Amino acid sequence: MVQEYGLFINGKWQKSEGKRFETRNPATGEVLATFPMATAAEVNRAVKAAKDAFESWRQTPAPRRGEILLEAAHILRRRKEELGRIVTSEMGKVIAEGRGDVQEAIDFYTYAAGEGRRMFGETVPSELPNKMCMTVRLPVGPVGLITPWNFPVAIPGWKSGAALIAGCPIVFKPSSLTPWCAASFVECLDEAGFPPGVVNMLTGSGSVVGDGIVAHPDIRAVSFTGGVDTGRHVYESAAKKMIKVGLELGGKNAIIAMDDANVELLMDGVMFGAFGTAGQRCTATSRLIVHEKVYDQVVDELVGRAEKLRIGNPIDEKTDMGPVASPDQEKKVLEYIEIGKKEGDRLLTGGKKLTGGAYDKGFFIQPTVFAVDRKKRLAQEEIFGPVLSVLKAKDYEDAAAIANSVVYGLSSSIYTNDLRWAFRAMQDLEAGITYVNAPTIGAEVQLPFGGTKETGPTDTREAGTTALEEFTYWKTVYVDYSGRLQRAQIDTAKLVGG
Ligand code: UN1
Repeated sequence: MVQEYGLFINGKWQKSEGKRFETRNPATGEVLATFPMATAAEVNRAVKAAKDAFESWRQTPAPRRGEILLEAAHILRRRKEELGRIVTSEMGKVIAEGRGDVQEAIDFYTYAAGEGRRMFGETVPSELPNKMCMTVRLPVGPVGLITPWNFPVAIPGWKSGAALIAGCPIVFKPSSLTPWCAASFVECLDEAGFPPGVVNMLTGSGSVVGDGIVAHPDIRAVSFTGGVDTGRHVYESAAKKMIKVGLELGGKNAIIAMDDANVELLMDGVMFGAFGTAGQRCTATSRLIVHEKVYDQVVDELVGRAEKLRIGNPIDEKTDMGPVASPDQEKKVLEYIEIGKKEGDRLLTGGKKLTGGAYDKGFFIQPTVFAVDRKKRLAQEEIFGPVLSVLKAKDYEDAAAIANSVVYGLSSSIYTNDLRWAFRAMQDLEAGITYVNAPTIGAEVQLPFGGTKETGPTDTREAGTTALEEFTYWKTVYVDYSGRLQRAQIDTAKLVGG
């Protein structure tokens, strides 16, 4: 019996008027659950519930909001193994990473709960006597969260954790590839005791649900993670309404390998960065830029290591890499492999869909490595699959120029033992994140996450100390307790003899 889910509106799971769709395991083809395609009327109902809940949620003291977040973190921890397995079954990442996905939400909820007792503003001296000046953060109102399939619990965790601690009720639309992960996450929030209307979840299409949320006049900010084209569309609709928008739109992340790099360490990092999550992370290592002095050695080792990876059902603890998440993903990745071949890139290993036996039921692609010229499409475009482009650089300057020659700017990395190159990379690489002697993936929740250039045109950062920016505005407060009119700039000038 496949479970049939409803929509979560105003604190209750509700039946929908909409048609239903199925979600499937990308490794086995098995149908996992069915979900409704929410209608425009249901979008309005969810936004209304969020709007009605705003007044009392914003007035709930932030430390009290934090207690509910902490309770949610405990529930997620209790259900971690179950949710990790759901992530792996529905999305296809290996089980260790499925558990990690859930852990990232637990970590952020724990962090955000503490933020309820911080949420620091500033107190600043006034230029006039007997006057106090300070800043406070205030929630913008009900917000829309639109999340991708590749981190189906972690990313909803970052976005909802920040919005909820800030005092914003949420209307959350998960990717249609991973609604089961989203629904299981929302069950944990429900059990934690958020008041009705504070958490709402709608499944369905981008055009009805996604657009409906973004365009709704009562939605005051939107946080979106996904592709650049959809991101541009969300950005435009949000601009029409003049609301805040947080965007995280992918990457073409590079590791630079200098001639003094520890090659063993580098190989471990490249395998994890390029083929972890089958390359389906915004932070995935999609380019390896190698100093010419070590290029041949690095390429040799790389091919050997890629060919040893065990590809199979991601629920098996021994599997190194699972399938890609959907038929569309498979089609796109295989198309890029063809583009590489047509453009004359040298295929070093992989390049094929895996077939035969259990492989026939899923979307398995070999770990693939191409030697690529810097101007080629495989050196420039996001692929979002297990395909790594290797490029040769003359020296550090050349490597940094190649690294920066793309439209994206999310993550970056350098392997070197020379302080000069490490510090140069920290300042030169155009990316929201730079790793030294570690791959481009693996961000921790207590630090800001996001990018520049087309990755993050609004330069918002999720997680970390910056997480609240997406969902709050600053208010500056002046309290004059002098008992008379004091004029800034004018009376001040007299005081200082100007
Ligand atoms: C993403 O791919 O959008 O740093 C998020 C990482 C993970 C998060 C990735 N912690 O790879």
